[in-house]
Amino acid sequence: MSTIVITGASGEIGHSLIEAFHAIGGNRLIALDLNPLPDDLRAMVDESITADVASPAAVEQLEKFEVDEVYHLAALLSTSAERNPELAHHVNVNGTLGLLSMARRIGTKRGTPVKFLFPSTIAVYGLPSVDQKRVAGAITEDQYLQPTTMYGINKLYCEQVGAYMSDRYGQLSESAGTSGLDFRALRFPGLISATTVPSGGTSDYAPEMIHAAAQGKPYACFVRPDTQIPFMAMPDGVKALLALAQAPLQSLTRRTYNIGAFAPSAEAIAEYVCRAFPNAEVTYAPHAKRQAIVDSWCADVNDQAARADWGWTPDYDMNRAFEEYLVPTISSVYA
Ligand code: AKB
Repeated sequence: MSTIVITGASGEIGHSLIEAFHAIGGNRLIALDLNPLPDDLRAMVDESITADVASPAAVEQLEKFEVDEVYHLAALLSTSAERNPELAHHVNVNGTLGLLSMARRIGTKRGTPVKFLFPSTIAVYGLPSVDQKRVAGAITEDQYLQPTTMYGINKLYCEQVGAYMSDRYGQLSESAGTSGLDFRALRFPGLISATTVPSGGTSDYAPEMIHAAAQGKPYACFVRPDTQIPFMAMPDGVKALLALAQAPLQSLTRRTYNIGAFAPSAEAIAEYVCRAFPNAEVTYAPHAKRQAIVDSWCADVNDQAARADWGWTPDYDMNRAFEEYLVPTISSVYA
């Protein structure tokens, strides 16, 4: 039995990850969130802590457990972070540093590293122009790392701090090289869940469009029809987190991986939505600042490293995501 900490537990990924762990069974789940968990999630975890992830009190409560794995999902996403950059830095950076240090202390004391799974993002990329984005196509992990948002900057920095604390922590000290931490990060594309609606992100136009159509509501999309970024169905996001956690450390050639599934334009998403929900009404009302954020993100990702190192392959392309996951599940949610 492993003791698993999930922060940001009632967020979109948290919801699906807790359901997945509950279905697998046999682990002790410790959930942490700023707000009390909804009853359905509360029933699936062993402990539920309500605390600010960046507070010493949160770390103190978590450190009482013999933690084996941390899934640190709590974060302010790109749109929320631009509305309150200092708060974003506090939650996204200080919150992560506190948990990394805690995990390292627990792992060092025990003599086996704590695995730390970190959802990073395509927001770490900063393409200089829409033309350059079109030419660049699917980019690798090491290209265009000039994020334009507080969220992207926070995530890129935390990827590097996580790798540092795993591989080179206190490199001039006696204990250098005896790290108790095994940090692994995934750069998620926009995630689309059939059961929850995101808030505070800038890739939110895709899930918002689908959920609005399923409820018979009109939707004004806040980006241009030609806007392209990568997306993924939520079950694949959870599958990727679990697969990266399971991968033998010696097979990993890097600590941060791109993962891709499909990369449609907003117009292509609208076409799928209108086919699935013939009464859907989608119009376009681009928001200049949110548009600029999405324009700076890559059109697609090259995920060859994840495929080669730990066998990443998505179950859902866009057709299958709509036909077998999104449309049937969302329709039943709003039935
Ligand atoms: C956001 O829009 O901020 C997130 C992301 C792409 O990381 N969904």
